[in-house]
Amino acid sequence: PSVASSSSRLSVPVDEAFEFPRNRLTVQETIGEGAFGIVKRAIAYGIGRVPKATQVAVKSLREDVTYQDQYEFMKEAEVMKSVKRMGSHINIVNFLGCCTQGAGPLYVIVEYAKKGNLRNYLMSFRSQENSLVTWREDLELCMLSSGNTLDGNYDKDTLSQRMLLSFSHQVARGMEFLASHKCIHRDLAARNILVTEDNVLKIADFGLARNGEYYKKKSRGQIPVKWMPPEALFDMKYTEKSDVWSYGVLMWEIFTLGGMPYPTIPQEDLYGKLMEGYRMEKPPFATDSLYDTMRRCWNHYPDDRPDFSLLVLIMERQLVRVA
Ligand code: ACK
Repeated sequence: PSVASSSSRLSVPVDEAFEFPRNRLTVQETIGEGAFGIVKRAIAYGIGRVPKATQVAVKSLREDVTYQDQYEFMKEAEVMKSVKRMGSHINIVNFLGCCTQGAGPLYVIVEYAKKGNLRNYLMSFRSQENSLVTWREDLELCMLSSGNTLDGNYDKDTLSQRMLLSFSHQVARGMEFLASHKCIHRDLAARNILVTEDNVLKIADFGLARNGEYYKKKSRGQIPVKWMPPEALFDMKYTEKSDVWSYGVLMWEIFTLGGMPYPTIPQEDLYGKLMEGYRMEKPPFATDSLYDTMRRCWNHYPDDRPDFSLLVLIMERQLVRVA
C-alpha cells in the first residue's frame, strides 16, 4: 500500500453535520499513543452547540501512515457517527465532531475522560505494597483510599463496595445502549473503559476496526484472549452474548481492583481449560450473588447468558441492597 505523507491525505467528503472548524480547536498534550494513532487533549470552542470552551480528546493518525490506515481510521469515525445519530449515552465515549477538511491531520473529536482507563484507576487503590486492602468482614461499605497520587489529582478519592457496584452498573448501561444499536464491542475490558473526573464510566473504542489497534500498544498479557468466550476463541463468533462473557471478566477485574484474569493459565491452555468447565474464582471484593452473576455471564452456551438489559436490572437490584 502506498504511504500517505502529510501532504497526501485521504480526501474525505465533508459531512456538514459533524465537521468542526480547526480554528476552534486548541490541541494540547498527548495522552495516549499506539502503533498508528495518537490521542491528545484539546480545548474546543463551541462544540455540540455549547457556546463555551470544552475539554475534549482528539484522535489522529501518525504522519506517514498508509492510505489503508487512514481508511480504517475514517471507518472508526463512521461507526461512532452512526451511533451518535441514534443518540448519545452518558456511559460511552461520545463522538463530538471531526476535522476532515483543509490543511492538517484528520481529527476525530470525542469526549475527554480525565482519570484515564478503569484498570489503572482501580489499581491505584491498591496499597503501596501492591497487595489488596482486605475487606472488613462486617462491613458492606469498606473505604479504600487511593495510595497512588500519580499527578496528585485523585489521591483524595476513596472507593467503596457501592462504587465498584456502580461501576459494574454503568458499564452494563453503556453496553445495553450499544447492543440496542446493534454495536458489538469485541474488546470489552477494563483497559477500554475510561473514567471521568466525576467517576462516570465511559466505554471507549467501540468504533474500532478489529484488525487495527491504533491507540494501544499491545503488551504481554493484554491480548483479549482472556476476555473471549469459547465461541469467539474457536470460530471468531461475536454477538451481544460474547460481549456479555467479556463483561463477566470485566466485573472480575472490577472486584479484584484491576487484577489480571487467569494469572496462572498460559493463553494457549485457556480454551481447553474453559471447555473442561474451569472458571475463575470469586474475587475477594465480590459478594456471592455478584459472583453468581459473573458465572452466568460465563455460561458455555451464549443463550444461557443474561443480556445487557437483564444485567442492568441485576445491578440495580444489587445497588438497592447496599444503599
Ligand atoms: O489508558 P489511558 O490512560 O487512557 O491511555 C489510553 C490512550 O489514550 C490510548 O487509548 C487515552 N485516551 C483515549 N481516549 C481518551 C479520552 N477520550 N479521554 C482521555 N483519555 C483517552 C487512554
